[in-house]
Amino acid sequence: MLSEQQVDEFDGDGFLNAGPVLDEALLARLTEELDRILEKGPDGFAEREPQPVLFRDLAAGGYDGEDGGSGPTPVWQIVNIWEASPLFEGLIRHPFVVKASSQLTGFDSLQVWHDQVQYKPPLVGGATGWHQDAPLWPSIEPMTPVSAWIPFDDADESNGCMWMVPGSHKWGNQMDVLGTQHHLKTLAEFADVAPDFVPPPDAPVREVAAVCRPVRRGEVHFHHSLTWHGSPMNRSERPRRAIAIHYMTGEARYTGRAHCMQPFITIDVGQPMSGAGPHFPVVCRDGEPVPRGN
Ligand SMILES: O=C(O)CCC(=O)C(=O)O
Repeated sequence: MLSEQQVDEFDGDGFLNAGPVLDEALLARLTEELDRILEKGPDGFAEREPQPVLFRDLAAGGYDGEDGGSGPTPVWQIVNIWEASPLFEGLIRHPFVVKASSQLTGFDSLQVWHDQVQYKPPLVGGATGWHQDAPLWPSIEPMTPVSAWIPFDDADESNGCMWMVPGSHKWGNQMDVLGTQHHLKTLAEFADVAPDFVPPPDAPVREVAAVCRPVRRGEVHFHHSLTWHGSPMNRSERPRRAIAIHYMTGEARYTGRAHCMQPFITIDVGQPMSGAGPHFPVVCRDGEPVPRGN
């Protein structure tokens, strides 16, 4: 469980490092499994083999352009690794992570919208441009999800940890502004996000002051789906492997709009996502984590 102080910190900042959660034995198994899947690459899965929904180089397409091959500064993105790996299915259902997400959203029912590995290789790992999550997920409304971000390497300034803007989750959808900031890619550039932006007058935080969010292997970091965030290039000699698990609350409904998960939604527009099908597992019911197979 998170303390009241931690929940308040999340409410004020729009993010929280909940501290050490995963033990080394589990981390070692997860890291080995992740490396096995990274090694396979996007074309390494047999037709009927359990596989992720998407495996691509974000820096060669993704947020900025067309899906494509691999570019010179790759960010390998794997969406729904849990579908390729029972071990990762255990992670999206991790009792602490699920309970904390329930506390932070104030909802006692939660589903996985999708998960997302981002791997920035040593020396050449690319940037993940400044963005907010919820506007990139137009298939579901309202914009209330929360994400748990779990690194498999100590993530810090040097290998491309995330940066966030405190209080920005209360500034609404500002993707028009953030979409103009994708030129910020290096560590030296990254803090200089939207210097001319004026936050809404009624917002509790009224300055854009980006902060670096180091997270150690074993710790779990949470962010709100409207928090401004991104991560610069990895120019270090260390890898930066991490997974974000994006949870949607019991109020999520299907809008009919596009996203890579949209083809897997099996309900009509306007229906609650609780009936959206097996690609969107329920992980929390009545405030309690739901184990696999339930
Ligand atoms: O792993 C990263 O650097 C970015 C992840 C991200 O944008 C997210 O979790 O929403």
